Amino acid sequence: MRIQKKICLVGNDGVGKTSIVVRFTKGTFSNSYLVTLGVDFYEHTFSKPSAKSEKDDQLIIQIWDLASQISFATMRSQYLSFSNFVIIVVDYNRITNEFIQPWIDDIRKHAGEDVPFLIALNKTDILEPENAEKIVKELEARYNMKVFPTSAKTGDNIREMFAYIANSLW
Ligand SMILES: Nc1nc2c(ncn2[C@@H]2O[C@H](COP(=O)(O)OP(=O)(O)O)[C@@H](O)[C@H]2O)c(=O)[nH]1
Ligand SMILES: [Mg+2]
Repeated sequence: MRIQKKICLVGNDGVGKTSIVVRFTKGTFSNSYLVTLGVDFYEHTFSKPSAKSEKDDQLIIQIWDLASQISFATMRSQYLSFSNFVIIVVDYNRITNEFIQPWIDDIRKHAGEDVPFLIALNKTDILEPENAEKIVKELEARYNMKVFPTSAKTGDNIREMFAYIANSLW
């Protein structure tokens, strides 16, 4: 069995969307800032033993890294409308509602009411990582959604987050 699913990453400029996907698909990290124009595509394949055949089942996820600029709003809304899961990336060092709620509204409007999403609370390696657990719990309660504290720099929790998403998409 081969299934293909699409995942979109959204979030304000500079929160680490590109870094998260590059860490996950290539295993690398760069301190330099690479501006995403429009959309970048990445792919990753998950495999697990099949119940019915000798061949492993495969889940191919296409990851769309969407630019946050207003000028790409139309393009973003089209990609969102085709997505099966959305990751909202938020910078752990500057958490405010305006970095979260507009993205939830955008997803609801363009991806539809049923498309699942979660928050990647990224850059936990910078300030007070020891408080992350408490902040994650607060955000989960406030927005009623799953929150993964991540670091694209150290790689912390990146694989776990994509594995969680893959599990929900099989
Ligand atoms: N310390 C730290 N820096 C990060 C992390 N993720 C991204 N960055 C840096 O933040 C900046 C913006 O990252 P980028 O992936 O281009 O953000 P995007 O605009 O959301 O795609 C770059 O300088 C990255 O090196 C992280 O987890 N920890
Ligand atoms: Mg980017």
